Amino acid sequence: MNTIFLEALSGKNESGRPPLWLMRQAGRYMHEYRKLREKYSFLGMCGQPELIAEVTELPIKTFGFDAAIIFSDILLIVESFGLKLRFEENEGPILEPALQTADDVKKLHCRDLSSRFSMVVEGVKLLKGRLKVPLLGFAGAPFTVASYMIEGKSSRDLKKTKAWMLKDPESFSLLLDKIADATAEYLNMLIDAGVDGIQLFDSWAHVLAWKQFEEYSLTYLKRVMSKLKPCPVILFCRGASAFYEGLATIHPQAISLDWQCDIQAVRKRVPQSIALQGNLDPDILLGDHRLVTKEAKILLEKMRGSPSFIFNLGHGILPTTPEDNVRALVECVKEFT
Ligand code: 1CP
Repeated sequence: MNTIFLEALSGKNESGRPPLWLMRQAGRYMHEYRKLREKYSFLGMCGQPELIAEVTELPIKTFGFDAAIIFSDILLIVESFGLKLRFEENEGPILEPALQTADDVKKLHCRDLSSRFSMVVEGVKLLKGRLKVPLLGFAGAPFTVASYMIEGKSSRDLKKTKAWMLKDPESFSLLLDKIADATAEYLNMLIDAGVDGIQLFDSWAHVLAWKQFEEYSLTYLKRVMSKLKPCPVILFCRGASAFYEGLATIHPQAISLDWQCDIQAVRKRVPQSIALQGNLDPDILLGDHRLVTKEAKILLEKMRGSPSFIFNLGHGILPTTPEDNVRALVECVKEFT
């Protein structure tokens, strides 16, 4: 069993190199994944334990990452609230009906979490018998999931979400409460099934102002965490470069940083008991091998000797990333001494 990732999470990695995994590591940049997608729809794949396990393992077998993340999506949970979810080829997710009024929020009830997510639980159980690396479960943070429920699709600016938040904070907070409670219940199912850690994705938190972040992101990350059974939690937040001190106050096991900050400077300001994950610019992996290796080495040198550093990108790997660049990155990190 390769436990270097868990050691770094608990601040005890003495192996001389950091563990490495990449957000969105099982996905469209992989040839093998695209081949599977010719046969199955994305949601179809998310519904079958054997496929969930197979896709989760793909990047581990192909590249040798030090941690796996269960193949699923942060948006599946909206179906438990009665919204219909589909993915359109060039548009991304469509959620219907999008929430429009305070009354829509009042009427929302989360139903049948355990039957709806039994396939993910089965996938985790299959993987626990097969993987030689730790397995992460994940969910969207309440603010990010709420934004998709209100926008009804991917949005670059979240104008509807912010307008609602500013005009009717009461119903907006009620929505966040409901999502937080469902999220904690779902994650506890994964913890019971045996995941080794949980990552919460607040992918849209960077649209929030300082005070809004505390009120509408942090409060609900905390609410989810307070309801979880014992398990290490990694908080990923786009905007963490600005918000990391706030994130540290709710004591996650690790904070995952975007690429807008100097991780070395952040390390000095976050308590040593909290691991740091990140923060290579995902665009670097679109360059050539020389660039990938050069930039990876800069980050490795910055964090040399840190027992609590996890090498990752500042956000998910881009679908256009060449697989050879991922190979070069893994080799560079694994050979670092
Ligand atoms: O067409 C396809 O094959 C589907 C592409 C795809 C995949 C592979 C989507 C659609 N989701 C996923 C899986 C997924 N999503 C994983 C597991 C795979 C892995 O990491 O190995 C994870 C962790 C996610 C998380 C996720 N989904 C986030 C948070 C992370 C981030 O990138 O910020 C978000 C925002 C989503 C929503 C989502 N899922 C898929 C799309 C196209 C979108 C919308 C993204 C957007 O609004 O820009």
